[in-house]
Amino acid sequence: MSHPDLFGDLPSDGPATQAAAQPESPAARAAQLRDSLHHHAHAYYTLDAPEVPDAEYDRLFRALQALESAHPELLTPDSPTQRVGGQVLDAFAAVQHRVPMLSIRTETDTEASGAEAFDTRIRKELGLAASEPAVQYVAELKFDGLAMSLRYENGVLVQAATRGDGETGEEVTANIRTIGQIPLRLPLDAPAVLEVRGEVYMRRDDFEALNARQRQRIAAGTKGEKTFVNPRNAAAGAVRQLDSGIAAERPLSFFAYGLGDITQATEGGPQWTTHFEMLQQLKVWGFPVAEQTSCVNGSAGLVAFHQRMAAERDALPYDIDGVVYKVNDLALQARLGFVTREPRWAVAHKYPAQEEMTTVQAIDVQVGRTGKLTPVAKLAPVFVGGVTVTNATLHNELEARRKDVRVGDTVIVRRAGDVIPEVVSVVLDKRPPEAVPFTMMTHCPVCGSLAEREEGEADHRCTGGLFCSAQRKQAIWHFAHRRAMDIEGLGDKLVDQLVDSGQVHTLADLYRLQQADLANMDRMADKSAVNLLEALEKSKQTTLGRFLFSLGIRHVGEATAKELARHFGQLDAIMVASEDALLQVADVGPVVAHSIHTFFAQAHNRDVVQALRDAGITWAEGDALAPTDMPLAGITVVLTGTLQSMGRDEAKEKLEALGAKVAGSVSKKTHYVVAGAEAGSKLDKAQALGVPVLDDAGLALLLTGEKP
Ligand code: 5U1
Repeated sequence: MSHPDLFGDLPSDGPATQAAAQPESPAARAAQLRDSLHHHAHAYYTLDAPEVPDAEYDRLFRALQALESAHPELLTPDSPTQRVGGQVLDAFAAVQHRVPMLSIRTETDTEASGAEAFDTRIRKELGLAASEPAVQYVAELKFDGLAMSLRYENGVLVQAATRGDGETGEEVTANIRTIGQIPLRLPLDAPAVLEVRGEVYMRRDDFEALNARQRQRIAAGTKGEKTFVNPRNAAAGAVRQLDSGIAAERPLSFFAYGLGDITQATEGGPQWTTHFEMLQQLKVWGFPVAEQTSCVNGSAGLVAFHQRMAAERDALPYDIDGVVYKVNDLALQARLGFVTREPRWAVAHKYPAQEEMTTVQAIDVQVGRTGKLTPVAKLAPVFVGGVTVTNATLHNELEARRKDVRVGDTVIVRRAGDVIPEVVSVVLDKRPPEAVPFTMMTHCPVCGSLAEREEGEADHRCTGGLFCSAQRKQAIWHFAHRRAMDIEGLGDKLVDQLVDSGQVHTLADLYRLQQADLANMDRMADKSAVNLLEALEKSKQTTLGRFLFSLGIRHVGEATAKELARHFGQLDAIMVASEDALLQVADVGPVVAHSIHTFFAQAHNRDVVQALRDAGITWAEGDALAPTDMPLAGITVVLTGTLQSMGRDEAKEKLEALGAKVAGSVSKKTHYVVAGAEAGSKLDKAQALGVPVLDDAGLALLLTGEKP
């Protein structure tokens, strides 16, 4: 819906989208444009529901700018043109808060019991007996930004101030005006004086985009530019910019959560008796209030909110470091009062921090199963995201150099959810002068073989293959894995010992182990040795899919291994298959086909297979149809659009079960395209290439094994 008086005043070259009377006087036209722009800024920034295209907003904006420059007397402090910044200060003026900006007590117990403790305290302070009803609370998010007080006089934003020491803050009005979500003026029913308190923060996507821009500037040699450590620091830097033009380039956001100074509500004006009602009123006046803000009852309500937000935390577009609980009833808040600078009626219940600082003690290079060399930062132990972190992968040389992590550096480490810990950035101010850039070694740190990086790949690899004990150890762990040969009791410590002591060189050596060999290993009781030998014996009876997976062929995961087994039925057929033949297997593309073919082309790999067979490993061969026996063997089908008779996944499964290959794109090699409703470019391509197109009936016929 358009703002009623929106389109009355467009620059003469702008399209007149809607006819409306154009006010006569420049003052009235300026007022009309300001109204429209305020309305659209609120719809765009706060409601996230723009009503006009950006170009339309820009046109209105430029019209107002032109009018104000022709009539400077029309410029008002609440004009949207004041959002672009431009003022450059020598220093920020001090602001005496009329109502102190309080801090909030922090509940350090990050478990649910922290919420229960708050409720217990509140009930005790209020003298409530156990039999009395639950206290109602407002549960909010604790944003990871910086506190701000916005002062409105007669509905116009006149001052924005940081918290400072709670009594005196800094005046940052010009910078805060650049935040599109903050109303520059309020509706007429707002009190004559209103101070809104809340948090200025930076969204994660805005932070990433800002840092990407900063990196470009640094690369282009722009002096004085730097990247930011995290959204909070970027937000704080923007708010404390003396040049508001620079602040305007740093995208900030705002959430309101409280009030400071306020004049008495006017008669007939809005009234509230609870914190929640007050927040709803702030929303009506145009302030963003987080949608998660909830009214909850008693400790159970607080605990549920804490848990729900913990689960949703990583999906939020901004960082939070906890949640906040407040007694909802304002009369009860007044009864509870304050202790020093903290209200008794509120508490911040933190989550474990997701980012911490630590130092890099070393950068080790680890060798993976396929020889991949991974630089890993060895960190001074740090508790982050609920666990103690001592390692963080740097992935590869390019990534390590992009982040420019060096031994001795102080770094920010992040661990969010179950994601593996990562080094977010280096704190350059703390870099020791002797720290040198990381370079990848030219030789494998374990076996000394040449380390190479293939063209187009980011990773260096050790070329030692199974000669490299690191690769051998991991090949053995992988072989023994539950979903591979399932050898219970063959853990990584034991594999290390078996390889290091020279007992096991090849996979087949595992099957030659005797109880006496195992007896020499650390922490290997007789019973464990017997169990392991039994597990080895049991593993000899396996399936072709498991055996193929256990070989650790690059790019061959469990699903591909099963598919190969199902498709070929026999190991010998796979070992001699051409890349073309391998490409007929579902989900096998050129890279995987090449990898399998290369693996079996190497004599030492064929020897490993033979040795394992000689050691007694067997599986039921021929239990899958040989490809040529399958009714749709050699047929490639592409599915597109919405089928009536079945879902695409089901069609794929059925076609593959009959030996067809279901491909993702149409080429001259495609035999049929099955096209359902709203088929797009694949259908066009099939028609262009003359590939037969089938509908649901054609598919049904194909699934009988007949080729239409
Ligand atoms: N959501 C929210 N954050 N936060 C921070 N509410 C809130 N309230 C605060 C602070 C410091 O203080 C009041 C309880 C005074």
